[in-house]
Amino acid sequence: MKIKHIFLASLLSLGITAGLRAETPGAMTVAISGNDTMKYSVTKIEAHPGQKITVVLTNEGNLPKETMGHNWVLLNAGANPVAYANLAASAKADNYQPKAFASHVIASIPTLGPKETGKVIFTAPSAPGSYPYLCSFPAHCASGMKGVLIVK
Ligand SMILES: [Cu+2]
Repeated sequence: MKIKHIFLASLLSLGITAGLRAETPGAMTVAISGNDTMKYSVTKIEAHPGQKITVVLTNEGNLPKETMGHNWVLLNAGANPVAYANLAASAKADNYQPKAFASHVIASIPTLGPKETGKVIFTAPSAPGSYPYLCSFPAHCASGMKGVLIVK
């Protein structure tokens, strides 16, 4: 009997959640980790236009920040992540976030050392599309440390 009640309560709360989502998309938290293999644990995020998104990045690696730091940079839909990464490689003084490309950055998390966590809260773009993100630490994007935010 008790189990049945819990089941019904779950169904009810699911219904309520779905109802709310139809009017205003709920906030979403995405936890991403990176490690010494230069890969993100999440390479695709799907969101609604205007949805509030919190990205939490954790560097789970062991190597020093100077040689294996990780960050998270979300770019405009039209921006080229490879071009960004190339410029970033010589922008160490700017935390690998080249100023010349600043207008293409929607949101970012600074470079993290081992076992550090950083987060950013932002609003998904209102225009549907594919927004690339990358780790701009030298050579990491080319090694596959990148992903895409799909707004639809
Ligand atoms: Cu990285």
